Amino acid sequence: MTDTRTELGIGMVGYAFMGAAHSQAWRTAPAFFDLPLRPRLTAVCGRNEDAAGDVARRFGWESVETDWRVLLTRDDIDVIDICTPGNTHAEIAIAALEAGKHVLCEKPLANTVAEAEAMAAAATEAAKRGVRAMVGFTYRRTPAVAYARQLVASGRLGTIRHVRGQYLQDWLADENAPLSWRLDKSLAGSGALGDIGAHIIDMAQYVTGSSITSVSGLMETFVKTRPIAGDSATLGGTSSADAERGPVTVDDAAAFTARFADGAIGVFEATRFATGRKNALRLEINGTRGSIAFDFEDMNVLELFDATEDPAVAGFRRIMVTEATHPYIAAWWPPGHGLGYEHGFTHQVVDLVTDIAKGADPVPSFADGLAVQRVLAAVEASAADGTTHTTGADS
Ligand code: SOE
Repeated sequence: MTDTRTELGIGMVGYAFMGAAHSQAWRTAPAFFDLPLRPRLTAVCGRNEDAAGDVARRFGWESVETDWRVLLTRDDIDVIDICTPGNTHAEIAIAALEAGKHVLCEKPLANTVAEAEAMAAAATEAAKRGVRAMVGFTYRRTPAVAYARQLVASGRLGTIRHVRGQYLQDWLADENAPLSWRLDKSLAGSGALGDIGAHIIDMAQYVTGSSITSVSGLMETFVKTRPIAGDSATLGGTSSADAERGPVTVDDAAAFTARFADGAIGVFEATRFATGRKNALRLEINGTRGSIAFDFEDMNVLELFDATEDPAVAGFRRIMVTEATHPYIAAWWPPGHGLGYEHGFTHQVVDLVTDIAKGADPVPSFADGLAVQRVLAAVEASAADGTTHTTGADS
């Protein structure tokens, strides 16, 4: 049968780790979800034509460009999907929005608050012309996380008192793990703080529905130089201890306390040195009526404690968030047949395409990305001068 849906041409900039995650999402989303528009993998763009061409062949991108500006001139491209390091986000996103292209931009939104402000302003202007922008905090779209938000919003946890966020990885624990763009401040903006701390900030604000108003932080770079071994999409690895070394210009780890607008207090930690923890993105929230706990290393499970139950039998219970009634699950597998890392990216595509078709502004918006950027900047400023910094969010 002929597919009569209008096509949505996608032009993706960048093709490495995130490029692969996004490519599979554009391919998979229309196969499992009934999308209102039909995404077409029109062009992938990268400065290395061979590498971009290889990704095009593997994922089925129809053409390859080596200059992202060309994507903006093509009439067969409707969406610019930005999967490049943070230092390029503002220029590409603003130009794309001005050219009338919808934009999906990887997180963190930018490397500085000034860039993020310009991007949010461009998105506001673009929205007036029906052009949409979304920032890629994909973990929001893990079914257990989306369900946690529903539970909090329904009042199931009562008044929120504590928010505990951790993002623990260990791919830099080896002091001979090589330098990569993620360790270069001019490209990445910051280290563990912006790369993975940004996720827990977004997730905490999303699940609680409350903004972080002030922070007090510290940051550390444990290993100051690393082997120069050529960049790669892979995290970690090891190099010879004799290799020439270059400076690490970002934080290896960051920790901060926070106040939320609704009166809750938070404790956050982001590190690439938590040996044994591979992708432990954790969130625990304690309220007057109960608690929830999530760990991405067990991503199909949400723990729930109901403080209104008889204490004799009350206890944390493991909810398998794999029922058709849970967010996103109905499109996938039977109960208990869990999802993985890549599904958040697929859900992101589903939500973006749905909003574009409806003419609605998607979330997380560039304004949401800016709010996260302000928290990141406040943590950095606090770590530098040892005082508490406000984020500008309403208290
Ligand atoms: C590296 O720490 C990284 O790939 C992040 O950049 C991603 O946002 C996260 O999903 C996994 O870890």
